[in-house]
Amino acid sequence: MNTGFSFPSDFIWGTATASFQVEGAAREDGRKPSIWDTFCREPGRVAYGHTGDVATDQYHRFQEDVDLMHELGAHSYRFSVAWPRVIPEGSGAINPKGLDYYHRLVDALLEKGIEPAVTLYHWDLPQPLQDAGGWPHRETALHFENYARTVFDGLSDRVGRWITINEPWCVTLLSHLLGRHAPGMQDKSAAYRAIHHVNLAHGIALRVFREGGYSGEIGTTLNLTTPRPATTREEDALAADRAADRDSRMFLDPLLGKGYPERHLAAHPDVELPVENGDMELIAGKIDFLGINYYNEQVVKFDPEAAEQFTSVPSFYPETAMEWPIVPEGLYRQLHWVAAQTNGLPLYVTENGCACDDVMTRDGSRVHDPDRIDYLRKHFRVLARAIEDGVPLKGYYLWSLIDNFEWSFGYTRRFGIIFCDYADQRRVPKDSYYYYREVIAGNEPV
Ligand code: IFM
Repeated sequence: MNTGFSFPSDFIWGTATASFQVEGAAREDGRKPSIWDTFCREPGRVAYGHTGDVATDQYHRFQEDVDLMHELGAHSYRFSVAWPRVIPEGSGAINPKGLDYYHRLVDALLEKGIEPAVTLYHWDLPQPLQDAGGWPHRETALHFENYARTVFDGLSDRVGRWITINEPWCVTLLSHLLGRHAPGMQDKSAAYRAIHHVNLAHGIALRVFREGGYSGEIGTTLNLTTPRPATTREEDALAADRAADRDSRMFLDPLLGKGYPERHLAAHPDVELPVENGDMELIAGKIDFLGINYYNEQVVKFDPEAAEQFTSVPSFYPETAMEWPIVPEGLYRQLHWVAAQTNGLPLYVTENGCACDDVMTRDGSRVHDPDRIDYLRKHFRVLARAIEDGVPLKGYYLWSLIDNFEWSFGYTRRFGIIFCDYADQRRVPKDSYYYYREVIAGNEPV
């Protein structure tokens, strides 16, 4: 069905991946272990003990993936640089061979007219920095400075869009409080120290970028939680608002110069944020855009017993293979929630997509994934509505280009629009790849 809507002619359609999830080549050309290499080897952390050792082998097969992106008509590819490839010990010596890989990838993309959009940090912290204390430790944020400068120096002549940190919520709370991601800690104090240091690392990279006079735009990517109230009752609306304090405002407010949310900190007097003079100014440095990663929406209701008086309730929507409810309207609400606070700041959806239980046809030539197409179509329609409303949305990066290592789920969840046959690394475009190709070609939500 044609909706009669066209996206702006300069709207960016892209796909996204991250280093640890696709590269493989874990011990090649001087790369050293990251916290995820370690975590994968700890019993019970990752499904079936899967590792990132080979992943989708993009390190060796990037040309094939670039060709597939070209055939897709993608305008941009969002990928991340692996810190342990470029500065294997986290600090100290640069590994030119590691950086060379990204030179080759960037050149291959540009050759096909695809803009690189580079994330500096998508979770693969060099293990030596973890051994020295990791994100709860201020030094880690300080080491990010040299790493960021090295990558900017190496690639900024050809990269026009930079993202400092992917999903600080996952880097901090999921990894240091809930223990589900590397380094697998469950320590509240460490988690909040990590929050401040990850925010600080963003601010430091921003300063390096501005002071270095590099060209291009720079921003960051948040996975916000903007819960929907279970009912129209005022107490549920307040509960939903409070539920955004920790998971959204602890990351968004400092970027916007509002500091950390007092209401949340007042409810957690045991928490101390290791803020030093000048930190908040750095964190609030001007960004050129904000990236939003959206997958689902939570529903909450008032709960007088809970510390912050809210509790999550089921949402009763169909779910993806991640058991995440499919709520496109939640993306619409979230874009408006952000736009209302960011005063015309350009926004990108830097990730959106879904995991499905995909299988190849018997002859191995196709993968039919109607559920993913349905998911995407519904999300494209809300993007269109948000733009019509005036939300300054500039682009969309589909997660993911290709099936990959889905963190603690290993290879058991498939997010790609290209199927990866892990037995032989064969790439098979799924039906959703061909659907996305039509959307890009027509620049409309078909
Ligand atoms: O695979 C992840 C990605 O690394 C970060 N955002 C969410 C995706 C799906 O879980």
